[in-house]
Amino acid sequence: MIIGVVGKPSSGKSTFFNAATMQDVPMAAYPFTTIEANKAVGFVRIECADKDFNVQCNPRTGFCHEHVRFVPVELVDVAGLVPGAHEGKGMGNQFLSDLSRADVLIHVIDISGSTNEKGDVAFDSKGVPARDVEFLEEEIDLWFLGIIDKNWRKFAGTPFESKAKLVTAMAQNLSGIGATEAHIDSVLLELNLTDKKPMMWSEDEKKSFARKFREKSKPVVIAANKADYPNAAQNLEALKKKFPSKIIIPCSGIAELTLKRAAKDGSLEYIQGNDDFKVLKELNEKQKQGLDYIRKNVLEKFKGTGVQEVLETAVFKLLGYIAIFPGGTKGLTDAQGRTMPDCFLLPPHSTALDFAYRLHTDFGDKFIKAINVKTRQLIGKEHELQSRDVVEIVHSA
Ligand SMILES: Nc1nc2c(ncn2[C@@H]2O[C@H](COP(=O)(O)OP(=O)(O)OP(=O)(O)O)[C@@H](O)[C@H]2O)c(=O)[nH]1
Ligand SMILES: [Mg+2]
Repeated sequence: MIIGVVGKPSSGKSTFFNAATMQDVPMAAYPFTTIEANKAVGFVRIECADKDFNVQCNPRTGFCHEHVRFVPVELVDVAGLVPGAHEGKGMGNQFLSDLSRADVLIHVIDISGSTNEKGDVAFDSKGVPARDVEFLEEEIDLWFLGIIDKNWRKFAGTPFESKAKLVTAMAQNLSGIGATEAHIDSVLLELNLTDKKPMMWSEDEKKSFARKFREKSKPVVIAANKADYPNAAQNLEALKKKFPSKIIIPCSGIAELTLKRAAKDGSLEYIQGNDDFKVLKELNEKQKQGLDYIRKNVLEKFKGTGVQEVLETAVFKLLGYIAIFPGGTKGLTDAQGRTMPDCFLLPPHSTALDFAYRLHTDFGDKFIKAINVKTRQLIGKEHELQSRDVVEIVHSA
């Protein structure tokens, strides 16, 4: 699973990315600081299954704090997007293709309204947050429409014997932008296009197809960033009113980054996602003021910096992913002495067999049965797993 971090220039994408992944990619108050995409790993929280066995896990990746497990997820930070990007404006199409593999998008907007649509500082840019929300989705829709149009002739003229064949052909042609048969199927159904030959589709139907397909294949959570600005709360309320159906979460990438860096150097105790921190070292006056500001204007106001909430909304709410722990009825410790070292994030409705394949192709090919380690019950191939299940796969040699 890949999470794409997108938005106009200077909205704070790289700051959000650094805060989530503890990387050090350049961040600056001028547009197009980022050109090449950056990739790194961040973490989402899950109530650890070690608790159910009264043990303490030793994660191979990520960490566990008081039975809250931090599970790795991949993030990609791309260049800023400007209106007309699908036609090559700004950094053009390159970064659009950097996003093609993303399963979900975090749209970072500047809720303070202190930058215009090109990312230049403009403190009078009233109403910009609303425009920011709309233009990005339109840009992606137009990009998709272009790709769909280009691929159109490959399947538009072909007579398909059945709907299933059409769905397969469309998914194959659009796999470059992350299409699956399930996406295509549900889009055709919702738009009532199931029985209409692609050749007969109108331009409007193609556009609607592009939009619905984008909504399905790249769901968006809006990170209303720079929420530390004094006017942020007011802009946030206005935005929520204007877009009642969108998921908009206030956040401050810079606050999260500051807290995490201070925690890393031992000045503070701060657990990502929490709404407060503890000072551990003597701080100078400037540091104290900075941290007080963050506490009052971000943590207290928004119950945290929002970075963790945005990530988890993307993974669990939008994508509906579940966390599965490999385990054994004979023990939870691996050959290296690590207890419950792994936790996998799987798409919703994943079965025991899907999990076996995720562990190893051989486990899938030679699958005999699976065991729910918590209940000791046998589970079959097609059994749908629940989040926090601990599963043993039994396979032939
Ligand atoms: N006040 C405040 N400033 C922020 C926040 N996040 C980022 N910034 C500032 O916004 C400016 C742009 O940040 P970047 O992270 O470089 O933005 P970007 O979206 O990656 O920009 P491009 O790569 O140029 O598209 C920098 O000066 C950051 O310090 C935040 O939460 N609060
Ligand atoms: Mg950047």
